[in-house]
Amino acid sequence: MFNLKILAFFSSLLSMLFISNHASADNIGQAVPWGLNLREPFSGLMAEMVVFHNGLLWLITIISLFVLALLVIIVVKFNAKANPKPSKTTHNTFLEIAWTAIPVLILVIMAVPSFKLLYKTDVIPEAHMTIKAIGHQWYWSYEYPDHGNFTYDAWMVQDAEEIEGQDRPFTRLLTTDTQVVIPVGKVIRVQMTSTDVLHSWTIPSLGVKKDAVPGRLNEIWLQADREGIFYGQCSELCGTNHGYMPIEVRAVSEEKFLSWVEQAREEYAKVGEDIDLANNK
Ligand SMILES: [Cu+2]
Repeated sequence: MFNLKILAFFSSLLSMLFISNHASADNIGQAVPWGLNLREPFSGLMAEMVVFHNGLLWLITIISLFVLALLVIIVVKFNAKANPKPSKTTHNTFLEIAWTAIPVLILVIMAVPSFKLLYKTDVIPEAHMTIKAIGHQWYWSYEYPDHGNFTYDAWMVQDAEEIEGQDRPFTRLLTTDTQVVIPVGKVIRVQMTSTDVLHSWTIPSLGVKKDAVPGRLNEIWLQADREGIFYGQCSELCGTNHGYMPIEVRAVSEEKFLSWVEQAREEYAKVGEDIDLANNK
């Protein structure tokens, strides 16, 4: 009876956690006040991670409750008052094999979906396009090699005035002056590297995180299933302004993406191009 009550309490607590995964009204992937659990997924990959995470949460809750129940039984039933003449039993072969084999079995069962998911994040499906993200102390720069090889920097925006008139919200510490624009629904390969120290390119809503390492090219893939804005932050301690080099990804329709590309090719420099700033050429 007692155990059932504890179980009921924890299961109601858990369901509270699950529904408090706030859906953001305007398709913005960011942390919300009082939000618990992982944030709302905007990609199939992240949705699978959330399911896996929630499944494990149930599993560890059941295991913890089981161990707690055993402890409670021992405390109540075998204390000096209730059990003045303790038994002299020392070994029980069956029990010892069971409490070794069962946890191993549980770990093996957990490993199967875990490795599947890990493999899925690691192996890039046929990619529609590639973006290169380069970490700097303390901003990101991007290259679009498949669309004219233009490049631009993305710096954190200090206050709302800087992006006045633009069709997007100002989010403190997360909004950048230029966005990483991607077409919705397409598989995008993101390659990352760094020019100075370790950085990490992270978008929680899309289930993406990978280190940007100087002298090395890492890659990862993402696929936004809805249009929207997804924020991320550098996730590798990289110096004093580590907390001030956010990432803002915007997923738009293919049409809007191509018109953005047109504009970006006009506006931004080509990779490796020598620009004569003095003559503005
Ligand atoms: Cu960094």
